[in-house]
Amino acid sequence: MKYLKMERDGEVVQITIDREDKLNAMSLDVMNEFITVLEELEKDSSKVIIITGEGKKAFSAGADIEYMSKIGPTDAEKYALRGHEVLNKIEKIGKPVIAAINGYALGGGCELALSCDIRFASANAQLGQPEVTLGICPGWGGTQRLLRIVGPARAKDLIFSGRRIGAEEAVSMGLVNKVFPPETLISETRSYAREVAKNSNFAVGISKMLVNKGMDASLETGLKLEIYSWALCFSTKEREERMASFLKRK
Ligand code: DAK
Repeated sequence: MKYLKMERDGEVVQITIDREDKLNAMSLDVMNEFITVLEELEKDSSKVIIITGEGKKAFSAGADIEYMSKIGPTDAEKYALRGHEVLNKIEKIGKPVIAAINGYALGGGCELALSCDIRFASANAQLGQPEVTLGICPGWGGTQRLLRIVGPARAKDLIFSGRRIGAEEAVSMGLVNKVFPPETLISETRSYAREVAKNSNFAVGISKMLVNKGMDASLETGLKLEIYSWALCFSTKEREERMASFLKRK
């Protein structure tokens, strides 16, 4: 790996975009490495994934503008498809993914964070969708995922203005779950991830799927899906053991 670092801390895995000199902008090579890493994490025994950026300045300043300025339509198509593939994989992987937003999360960087399940930010973080300032609309799901997370009025405000918002404003609109001082963002995120990792990964994974599917389904369909998923939990040994251990706790 040239652009991604992977660190394992028990059942928690941290992926760090390692292009600090370019504010962790994501070229096609970065996206290709994401695919390799995510395919490994889909199969291994890790339970929670953290994504962050190297350094104190940026989570990711977005798609690589220098790279985009040089490519033709064939590479642009590859780039577009790869980006969607990465973000869809993050959204669909059967374990929680937490974005630890340690600075700028702009354009594709914000879209990467939007594909994660939970977003923690450092107090100096700046989020935004500045694509319209470059003559393009958000292209890695920004219009769709932002809409679902903060609602249409706030999504339109951010996309039409291209303005950057700080961590506190991001929390107030539900875009970020929690803010931490820059120096404790990673330790707090890891500690939260370890807490989540103590729970049944089957139950957490199936809950992630239910919430995601529920966003696009009718209440009736979502509730039906929940009933069958809940029943499926009764097929696991882990459910049996966890309930038995609760009953024996005294
Ligand atoms: N791409 C490439 N390099 C970048 C970059 C980016 N997005 N952002 C920063 N850099 C590079 C700078 O060029 C500079 O490199 P050197 O000149 O030192 O070699 C280095 O990182 C440090 O940046 P600055 O010198 O600009 O640092 P400042 O502190 O002065 O400013 C900044 C920080 C974040 C305000 C500024 O760098 C900035 O505005 N960056 C651009 C942010 C942005 O507009 N991001 C959105 C990009 S558009 C697609 C789907 C989606 C997308 C693309 C395609 N398809 C479907 C194909 C997504 C589009 C985007 O993300």
